[in-house]
Amino acid sequence: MKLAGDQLERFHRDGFLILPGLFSRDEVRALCARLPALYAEDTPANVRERQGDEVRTAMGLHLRDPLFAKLVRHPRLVEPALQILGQDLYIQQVKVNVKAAFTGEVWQWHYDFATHHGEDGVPEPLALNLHVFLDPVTEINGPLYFIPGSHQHGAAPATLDTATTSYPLWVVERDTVRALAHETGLVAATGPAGTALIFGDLMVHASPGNLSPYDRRIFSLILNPVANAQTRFERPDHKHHRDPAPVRPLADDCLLAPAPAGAA
Ligand SMILES: O=C(O)CCC(=O)C(=O)O
Repeated sequence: MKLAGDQLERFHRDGFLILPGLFSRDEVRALCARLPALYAEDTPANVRERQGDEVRTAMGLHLRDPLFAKLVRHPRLVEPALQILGQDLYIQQVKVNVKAAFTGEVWQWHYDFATHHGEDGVPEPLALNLHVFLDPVTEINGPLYFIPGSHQHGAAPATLDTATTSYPLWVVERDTVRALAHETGLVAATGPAGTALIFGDLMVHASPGNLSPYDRRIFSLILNPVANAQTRFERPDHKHHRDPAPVRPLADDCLLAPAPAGAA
């Protein structure tokens, strides 16, 4: 699947692109059916919220479930990423951010490159974050907030926050957020289940806690150029995968196609 010229233009101008209806209801349903068993696994790749026992983010899913192994190679995600970056990409990170009803906690203001660079020594802010909404995402259940155009301001100063949530993150100062938002305002990335979202490594974003009674699960795949791979290896594999093999897209119907005869 290729992005149209106007979509590419919007991506480069705003720093993010929302693609409503990219995945069908049946595809989303099949993916969601895998989640309870994955959440129940006792693994460090399931990061729990700071308060309570709810899973905040379930990571490394393509290594834990065959359907997610297909999703990370899905042409509707991989081909636009290859089109934007024009070079071989490896699977850097795979997760579902759960943001459960009533309990899902905040993601502070940040851009992903601050963590990719600060923790993993990724040289350049080239990685793309590709999301798929597994629930309807609305203004009230903890959507991502973007500052459109913030990617054009380069890498803002960031500090490592290990206190606010259970997931250490390099976060952006409030004064920087205020100044950037003053220029362009904020956008809440909302849409029905099956909507996809693409944003780059310098896009300043955040999401509020989910006080609503509605779950808000979002799948996230980070693809990074093989030539821009991590140079430090302190974080566990589920936070930055070590395998630099270039990702190759599967067939478009890979999520729902029946398994070949004889396959387990
Ligand atoms: O899932 C969220 O609410 C935030 C996710 C996020 O900030 C990210 O994927 O970088």
